[in-house]
Amino acid sequence: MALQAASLLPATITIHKEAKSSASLKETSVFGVPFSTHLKTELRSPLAIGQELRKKEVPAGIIRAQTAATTPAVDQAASQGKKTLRKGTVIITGASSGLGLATAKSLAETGRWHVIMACRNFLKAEKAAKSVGIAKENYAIMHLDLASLDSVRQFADNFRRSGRPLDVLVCNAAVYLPTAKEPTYTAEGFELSVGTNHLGHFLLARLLLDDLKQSDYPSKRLIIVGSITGNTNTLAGNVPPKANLGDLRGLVGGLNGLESSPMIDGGDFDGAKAYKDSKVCNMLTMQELHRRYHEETGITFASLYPGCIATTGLFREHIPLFRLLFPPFQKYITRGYVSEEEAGNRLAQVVSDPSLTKSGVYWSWNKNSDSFENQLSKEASDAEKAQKLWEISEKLVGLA
Ligand code: LMG
Ligand code: NDP
Ligand code: PMR
Repeated sequence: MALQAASLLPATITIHKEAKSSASLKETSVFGVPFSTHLKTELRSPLAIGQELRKKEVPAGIIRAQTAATTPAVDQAASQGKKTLRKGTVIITGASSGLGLATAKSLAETGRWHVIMACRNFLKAEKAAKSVGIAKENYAIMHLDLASLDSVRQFADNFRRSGRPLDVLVCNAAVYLPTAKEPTYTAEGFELSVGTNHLGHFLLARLLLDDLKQSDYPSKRLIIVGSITGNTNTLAGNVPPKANLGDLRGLVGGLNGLESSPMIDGGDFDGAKAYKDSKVCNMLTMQELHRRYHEETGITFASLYPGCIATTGLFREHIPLFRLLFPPFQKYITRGYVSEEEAGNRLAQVVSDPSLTKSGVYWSWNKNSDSFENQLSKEASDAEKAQKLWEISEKLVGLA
């Protein structure tokens, strides 16, 4: 379904709107959108936005020392004496469908990004890239199975060997197993949703942090896709089963379902809860990365809720009736629906918009598609829990 929808996307050049970032941290959101930001909008012509973007693309004095394998971030076009930004390199995990594919398309068609599609199924990824018309010179596919830590390590090695600089990493891939009665496991024996969505990405982010650090790109970023359903300060986050990491006792036990529970909080297996828990882990990890590394490295760490993309492959394991009713429910009742194309443009903004450089932020968008800094739930912004999660995760993936 995702592929069919994506193949209908028009092959037009996307001009990224410069998004406003209006902080409203004190406000409670119900649909993930604080009320006051609903109505705020600012209309500007695409031309004016384009000019602004061009002006901001090459901030003076940010060019850092170049590492051996990389091209300098800014080339001097000798004839005109003008500076142009080199093509950025972005890794997107799970770019073979849904949000990841739409983001790859959105970035690739600007001609300013080389997209590394980090996917577990090479053929599917190749077909997907072709079906949405991503030009050959703007992408490469590299194998990555987040449900295997060996594969994650292999991917990091392979990427390094490619000699490309790393400017932005997008941790996007996920699995959602709402109808599973029994848990399934990753290669290392972690429950599959948390193992893939959190632990696989945790190791990947840690391994590639040094590469990002070495990039001389003006704005290097590490983005982890979050969600409203992991945030219990919203209506969507209150639909049972609710996310709750508890005291992390199941995670301490390794989520293996043998001597410990497959669930982070130590409870009985529930696939929908495991997914929501994994999203809380994603949002906590982004903040912990920010606290530990932003100042030292200048990397922007960010998370986001792209909107409810009710047509993607994420719901492939849900019952057919759900897949039939969910899109109209989100479109006409909650009004939280967003197309894959629009969601892709949103994530592409978080990757490349010169105005979204603030670190430690969980971005959301209002009805007019203006971005704003959203408020995370109490648990998803608990610094103590984030630190504990970090330390346990480090042990599980073999970094400590
Ligand atoms: C669980 O069920 C399953 O048990 C689990 O296995 C897993 O699948 C999980 O999340 C996935 O779901 C959830 C179940 C419980 O929800 C449903 O079954 C409903 C499914 C609905 C989806 C499609 C709906 C289709 C509706 C038909 C509409 C047709 C559309 C046609 C459109 C045409 C228009 C022209 O759900 C419930 O129990 C329901 C109760 C949920 C209530 C949640 C509300 C809690 C409110 C809490 C307070 C809010 C606090 C906000 C905080 C702000 C503080 C100020
Ligand atoms: P899709 O199922 O369409 O995309 C998920 C991607 O993850 C696919 O490319 C899939 O690969 C890949 N993937 C799954 N497991 C692995 C693995 N072990 N190794 C490598 N890649 C893997 O779902 P979405 O596009 O909807 O989801 C993308 C992100 O958006 C997720 O993080 C999700 O939590 C988030 N999100 C989605 C929302 C929505 O409404 N859809 C709302 C909020 C957040 P393959 O194609 O091979 O299956
Ligand atoms: Mg939810 C009120 C707004 C709203 C929004 C924005 C979402 C997003 N959902 C909302 C409301 C409701 N949902 C309500 C009132 C119900 C009960 C009828 C409801 C139900 C529901 C189900 C059963 N919603 C779901 C499911 C799923 O299986 C999805 C899920 O939880 O996946 C983990 C889901 C979602 N609702 C969303 C979003 C974005 C999802 C997709 C999951 C995600 O990636 O977070």
